[in-house]
Amino acid sequence: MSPPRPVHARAARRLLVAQVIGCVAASECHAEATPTPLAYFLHSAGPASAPVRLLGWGLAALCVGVCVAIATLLALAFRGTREAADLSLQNDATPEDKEAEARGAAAEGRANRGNASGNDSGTASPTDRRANRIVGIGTAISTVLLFGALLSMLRVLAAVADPPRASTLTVHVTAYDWWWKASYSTPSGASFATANEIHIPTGEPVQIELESADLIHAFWVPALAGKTQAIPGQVNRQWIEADQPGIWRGQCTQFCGPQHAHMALEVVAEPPAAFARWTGNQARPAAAPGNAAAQHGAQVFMARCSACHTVRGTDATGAQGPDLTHLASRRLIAAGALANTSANRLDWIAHAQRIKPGSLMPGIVLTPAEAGDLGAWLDTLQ
Ligand code: HEC
Ligand SMILES: [Cu+2]
Repeated sequence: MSPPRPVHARAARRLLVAQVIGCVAASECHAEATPTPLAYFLHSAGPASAPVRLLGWGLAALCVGVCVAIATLLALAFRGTREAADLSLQNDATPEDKEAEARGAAAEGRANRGNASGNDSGTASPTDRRANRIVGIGTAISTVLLFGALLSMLRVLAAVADPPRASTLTVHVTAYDWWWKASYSTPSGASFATANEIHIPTGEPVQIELESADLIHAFWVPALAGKTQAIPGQVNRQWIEADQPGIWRGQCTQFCGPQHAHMALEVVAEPPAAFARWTGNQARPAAAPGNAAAQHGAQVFMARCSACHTVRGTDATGAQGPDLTHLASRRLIAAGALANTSANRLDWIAHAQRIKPGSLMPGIVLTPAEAGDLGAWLDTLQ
């Protein structure tokens, strides 16, 4: 239909292959967020996802094996039919032969009575008998394989249902159109919220309590655990755990509107000491503006942004958008749509509707002076 399409498809395929190969060869995927959508088939980063990955490979191998077996049997069957046809053309059976065959078939019919095969076995020829036996053996093999698959699925379900030991940390995650709020109450008593970036300590099972503020979303960080739906008015739980430090990308996997694809998040796993430093910093309120420009920027923020955004330590307590108290400490903004640089922050503020059309943040028109000062203040929200 449209000529450029195969080219796109080929380019996309080449890119995917290159990414997968690069990922496998350089095992440096964990320095950056996992880049390929299929990377979870190659890497699992913790005990809540490893059994799922092994099950995935096992079922894939089983499916490939079944396809190969069926193709082989079909090929043999076609050859057999052709040979039988050739034979019956050459060989006209004598009446005695036919009589013997009928006697054999009748005996077979008696033996088979009560058999669930449903075949008209009263007239079964030796060929039919052979076919029945093959079907029986095939059914038995399939039953054993499917039962094995069922057992391993139940085992994986049981293994990932609960963490091996009780979680010491719970992160309350609320899904919004089209971003994620992560609220922490740490054992040390700190409590704060951040957006689209969930930090966890390595080697610790972390409980995720999932809720939705609007409609049904689904939380999925493939390298760390399976998917769980976020449903309004209901708290769903799952757990994640990372074996080593790293950054893993997650994605909303329940279609939730036009910006569903731009509803990503990252899980940053760090050693317990670094995690404690991070929570210590996040729990602090925003620092007071240090100079005149930042001070003016904070005023612009109170006038234009505070209805929707909270910055702890200021009068801004809006709850419609992400908490921006430590905005500049995050890697990405707008649920993964942009890298978090000073320039991108200003671009987002002016052109939110171009970057994420339909997003619940309007593009905001500022004079160059206002934008510059607001940017200077946002830079201080480390
Ligand atoms: C009508 C409510 C509303 C107003 C007003 C508003 N925002 Fe937002 N803002 C949002 C929402 C909702 C999001 C999340 C959008 C998304 O990711 O889909 C957001 C996202 C952001 C983000 C990205 C945060 C992150 O971590 O992803 C920044 C930065 C931001 N807003 C800054 C501002 C600034 C600065 C102003 C004022 C000039 C402002 N916003 C005004 C609702 C608002
Ligand atoms: Cu969603």
